[in-house]
Amino acid sequence: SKTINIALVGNPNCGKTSLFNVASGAHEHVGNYSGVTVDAKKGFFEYKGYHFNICDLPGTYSLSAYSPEELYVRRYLKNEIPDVIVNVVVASNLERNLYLTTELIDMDYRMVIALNMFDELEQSGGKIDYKHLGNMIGVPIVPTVSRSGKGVNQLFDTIIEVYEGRDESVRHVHVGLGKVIENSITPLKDLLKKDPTCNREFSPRYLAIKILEGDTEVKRMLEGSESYPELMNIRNAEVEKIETTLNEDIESAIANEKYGFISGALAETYRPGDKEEAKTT
Ligand code: GDP
Ligand code: MG
Ligand code: K
Repeated sequence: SKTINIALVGNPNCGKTSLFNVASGAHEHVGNYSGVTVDAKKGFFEYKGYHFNICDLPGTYSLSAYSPEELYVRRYLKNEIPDVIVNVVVASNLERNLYLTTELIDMDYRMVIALNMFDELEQSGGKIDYKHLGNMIGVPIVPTVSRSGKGVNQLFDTIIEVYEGRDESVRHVHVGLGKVIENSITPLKDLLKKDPTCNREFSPRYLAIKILEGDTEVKRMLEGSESYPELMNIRNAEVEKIETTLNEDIESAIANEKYGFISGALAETYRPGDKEEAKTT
């Protein structure tokens, strides 16, 4: 049988471990850990003739180099190269959860979104056109309740479709970062593509964005390449241009554009429920 390696990626407390348990039949403790253990749990199971290896990664809000969890997840994705990433998001907290999704999209992974805690969204009267949202971001979205297992078979059916290249909502989409930042990404991306001595484990677009952000680990990955000095010259000039034009620091500028993209996509597809609105105020 074919083997599909999948990794669960998402914010803390979005239901990754519950999904891992219900899928793999493991009996791991579910709950909030006070101390953070940077570790990945692994399990496996058979489904519809496929052998699934599943990895439950630590929760992260982003894939930068700011916390041990972020670095761990990023290194895992780089070294293990899962066949399909399952990005677990909380249905009633998409604005925040989709930030990580934009980074996974930049990285160009094959991916499925588990729209988890769908029960809570429904109970609160929230509504989401998840098919439309999935088409907009080029990633299939499947509602799940990982605590009970509802939707989990549909999730794995979709993983198989994505793995086999049969899902029609999979498209190559860019999370557009606005004209000013896009104009700065282009020369970096072009140079990264041209130089064979540059890192090939991450997509040129992801690397270009991380260079602009000043990501220290990405810088280190590229230090040995022939283009490194030129990349840094371009980077410094472009960051100055962006910060002057947009009047904010580079990291805020990029984050704001990403949140703008998310708000735009959600404005068309998502209406939060009353209870959820009450919860966040
Ligand atoms: P992780 O930090 O991403 O691994 O999240 P966990 O699997 O530990 O889940 C965090 C909390 O959310 C636990 O109390 C789970 O029981 C609960 N939970 C997980 N999935 C769901 C779901 O689909 N619906 C609801 N209502 N609660 C869930
Ligand atoms: Mg967990
Ligand atoms: K909950």
